Amino acid sequence: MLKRVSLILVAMLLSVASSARPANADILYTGSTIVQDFDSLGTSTLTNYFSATVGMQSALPGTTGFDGTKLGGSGTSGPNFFADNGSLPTGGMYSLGATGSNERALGLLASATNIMGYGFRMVNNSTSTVTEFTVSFTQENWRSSTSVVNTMVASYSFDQTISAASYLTAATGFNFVTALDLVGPAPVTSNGALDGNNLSNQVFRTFTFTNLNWAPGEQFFLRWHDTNDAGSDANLAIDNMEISFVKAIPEPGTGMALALMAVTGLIGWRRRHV
Ligand SMILES: [Ca+2]
Ligand SMILES: [Ca+2]
Ligand SMILES: [Ca+2]
Repeated sequence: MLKRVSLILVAMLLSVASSARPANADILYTGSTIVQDFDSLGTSTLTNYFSATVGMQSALPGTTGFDGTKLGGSGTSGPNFFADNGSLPTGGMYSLGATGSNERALGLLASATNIMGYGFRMVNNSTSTVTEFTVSFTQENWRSSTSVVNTMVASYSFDQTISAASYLTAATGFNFVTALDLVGPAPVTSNGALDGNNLSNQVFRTFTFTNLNWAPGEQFFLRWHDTNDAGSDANLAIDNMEISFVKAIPEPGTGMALALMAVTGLIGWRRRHV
């Protein structure tokens, strides 16, 4: 009886320990195109949403699969998840959109205090091997920079040993994919908010991963890292991400082989009987 009680206690403690950090939900590929419009990120700032500890990941609100973390900076309190329209100059991660509007995009602005990164883990939850997929999104510029063009660097991994709990800061196993970098507008003397929903402040980005052998159950990671640049930094965002897939053509199965034999046999019979 005592043994059973202690087992129950251990199970309860384990469940408490595992629920301490927001769960890392994955984007699941089940055979269809995946879309993310970020319109559920919210319109209110979430104070100290992220951990002050570099590399401690938090699931982003209102998204499936997206996580964020602090990459660096001198700040000792947990960074906010800001809701803003590009007016704020503060380093952190942002739900960007017109004030009060539910049409949002996911942005980053780095400072000496907080440098952030975000990304997602995607798992092939289908029964097919994927040979090719395309990641596309709209880059939205919500705030300009003063000294240099700001870039948010994209990197990806098909490494099956990368941990879902620490992929945003993994030092090895990732490759750069410059086509998916967010490259900001030319610097201006006095920077400020931009309307990221205006076409003049948008860039379409797309990249196709080819010659893949992405099998059922395998993982894929894509992440963006911000940098604290000289001068005042830009706030650049992703909106309307889409991932579309090409599946492997299956080997002719037994049914197909039998059908081919039947057709061949029929042609042979016709030849012999015409
Ligand atoms: Ca949106
Ligand atoms: Ca938008
Ligand atoms: Ca920057």
